[in-house]
Amino acid sequence: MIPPRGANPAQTRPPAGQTPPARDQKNSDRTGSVPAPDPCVHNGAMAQLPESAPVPGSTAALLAGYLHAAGVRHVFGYPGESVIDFMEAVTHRGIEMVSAVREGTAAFMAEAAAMTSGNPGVCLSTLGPGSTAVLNGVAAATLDRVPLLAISGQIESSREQFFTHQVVDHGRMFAPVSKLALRLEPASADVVIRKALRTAGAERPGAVSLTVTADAWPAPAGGAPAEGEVRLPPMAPAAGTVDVFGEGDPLRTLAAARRPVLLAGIAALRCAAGPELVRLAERAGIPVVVSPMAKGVFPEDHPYFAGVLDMAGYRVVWDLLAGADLILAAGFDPVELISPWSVSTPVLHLDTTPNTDQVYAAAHELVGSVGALLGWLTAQWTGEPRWDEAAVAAHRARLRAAWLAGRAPGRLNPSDVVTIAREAAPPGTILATDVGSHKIMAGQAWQAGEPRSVLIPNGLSAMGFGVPAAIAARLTRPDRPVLALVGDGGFAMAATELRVASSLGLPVTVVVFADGSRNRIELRQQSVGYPPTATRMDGMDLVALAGATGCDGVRADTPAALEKALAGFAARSRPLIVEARIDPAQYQAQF
Ligand SMILES: Cc1ncc(C[n+]2csc(CCOP(=O)(O)OP(=O)(O)O)c2C)c(N)n1
Ligand SMILES: [Mg+2]
Repeated sequence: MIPPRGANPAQTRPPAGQTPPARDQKNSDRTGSVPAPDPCVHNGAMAQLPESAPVPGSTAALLAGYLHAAGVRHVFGYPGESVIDFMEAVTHRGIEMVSAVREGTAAFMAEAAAMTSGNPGVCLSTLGPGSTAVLNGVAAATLDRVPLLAISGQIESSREQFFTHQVVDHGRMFAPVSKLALRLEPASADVVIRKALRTAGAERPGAVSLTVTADAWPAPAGGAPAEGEVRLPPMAPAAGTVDVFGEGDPLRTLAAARRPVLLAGIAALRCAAGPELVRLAERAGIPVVVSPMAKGVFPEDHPYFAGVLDMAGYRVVWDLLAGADLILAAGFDPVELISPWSVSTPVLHLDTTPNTDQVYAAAHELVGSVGALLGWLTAQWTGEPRWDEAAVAAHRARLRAAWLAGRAPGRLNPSDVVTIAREAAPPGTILATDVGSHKIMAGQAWQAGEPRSVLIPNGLSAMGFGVPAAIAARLTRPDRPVLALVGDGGFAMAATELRVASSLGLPVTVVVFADGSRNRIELRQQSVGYPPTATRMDGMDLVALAGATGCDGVRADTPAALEKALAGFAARSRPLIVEARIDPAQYQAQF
C-alpha cells in the first residue's frame, strides 16, 4: 500500500509560506537574512513520497530491499534521468534519499555514514558526468577501508554499446578505485546484489561500484526466491578462526619481550576489539598507540594510552616504537602510514588480513578476528606487567609538550582551537576533520572516548571530507552533537553542502582553521625554500557565507572569542560556522 503524500513526517516539508520561525534567535551571531527552507528546492531529502509505487519485484525494488535489510537508512546522491526509478524505490522502502550539492560530496557523506554506523554506505550518481564526479569519494572509501556501494545509472542497454553522448565505461573507470565494479542486470540481480554487499563488507572493506542501465530498474529481478525476499549475506568483518604463520611460537616471543608496544589500527575498530585491547594492555602492562582512523578503539584517557601515530608530535611516538623490543600490530593497516616505516623492532602481526603489505617483515602473523587474537594472548599471559603507568605517563607528557611546541603567545594558535573545541564538546560528540595541518593537530589531541566517534580520512586523505562527513554523521546519529574541524581550503571545496544541513535542520558545528593558506603544502614549500606558489588563498567572509547558506556564523581571532563562540554549541538548533582566525606559526614546529 502506498502511503498518502506527506504521510511520513520525517520527509514532509512545510508548505511554501508556512516556514517555521528560526528557533535559535537569541544565540544567533549571523549577519544577513537566512533564506527560508524552500520545499521546491531539491537540497536535502526528497520532499514527498511517490504517488505510484515502483514496480513490485523490480530490480530497483529488490536492491532497495537489500539495502534496507543491510541497515542502510540514507542514500546520498544527485539525481539524473537514469536513476529516477531507483530513487522512488528507496523512498518507497523507507530509506531517505538525501540530495547533496554534488556527487563527490555525496560519496563522502555515504562514507561517513558507514564510518559512524558500521553499516554499508550508499551513494548514487547518474551516468557520465555524475559517475565521473563521484570518483574521489569512491576511492576514499576503498583506501579508508569503508564498505560503500557506489550506484551509478547508465544509458539504456540497447544504446550502451555504441552511443557516445554522456557514456563512459564504468567498469574500466571504477576498477582502480574500487574492490569490484559490477553491472547489475535484472536476470542476475539477486546474486549480484549479494555479491556486491558481501564484497564491500568483507576484509578489507571498500567500495563496490554497481552500474545499472536505465531500462534495468523497472525490469523484474531474477533469482530472488520469492518476490521481495532478501537473503542478506553475513556482514561481519571476520570470524574466529586463527591462522598462524612464521617460525617458532608467538607466545614465547611475546613472553620474552620486556618493552612491548601495541599499535592498534582500523581492523581492530572494525572487529570491535576495544575491550580485548584494554584487557591485554592492563594485564601485560603494554602501552597502546592507535592509528588516526582507529581513534576511540582504546580510551584516550586510559593510563596505558600512548598517542596517535603520525599526527603532530609524531617523532615522540616513533621514538617509542623504535625503543620497543616488540610491536604488536593489532589490526594496523599500513594505508595509514604517513611517514615511512623506519623502525627495525620485531613485529607480531595480528590482523584479519595476512601481512600482504610487507611494509614490515613480521616475526609472526596471526590472522583472524583481532579481538579473538588479543583475547587469546591475554588468556595465555602469565608474566608481570612490562611497563608501569608512570613510564607511560612520562611518554605522554613528552608527546603533549611536542604538540604544544611553537605556540605564538597572545595569538589564536591551532592547538588552542583543538583544546577549546574539545572542552566545549560534551561526551558523545562526534568529530569529523578535513585534511591538512589542522588534521594533524586535531588527530593527536582530540581525546576520543569511544569507537566511531572520530571521523578522520587517512587512507586517500582527500580534502573536502569534513563538512559532508559532519552532515552525514548527524543524520546517522541524530542523538549526538557533531563538530567538524576543517581547514579553509577543504572547507571551500564543500561549503555549499551546508545548505543541505540548514535545509534538513541539522545543527552541525563547523570550525574553520582560517589561515589563508593550504598550509600543509605551503610548509613543504618553505622547507625546500620555494615561494608559496598556489598555496595562499584570499580569505572568504565565512560569516556572510553562513548567512547565505541558512547557518549561523561567527568570527573569532582570540581564544576568549572562540570559547564564547563555541559555548553550548551542542544545544543549538541551527548549523553554526565558526571562522577561527588562527596564527599558523605553530605548525612550523610540528612538521
Ligand atoms: C582533494 C585534495 N587535493 C589536494 C590535496 C593535497 N593537500 C593536502 S593538505 C592540503 C592543504 C589543505 O589546506 P587547508 O584545507 O586550508 O588546511 P590547512 O593545511 O591549512 O590546515 C592539500 C592541498 C588533498 N589531500 N586532497
Ligand atoms: Mg588553511
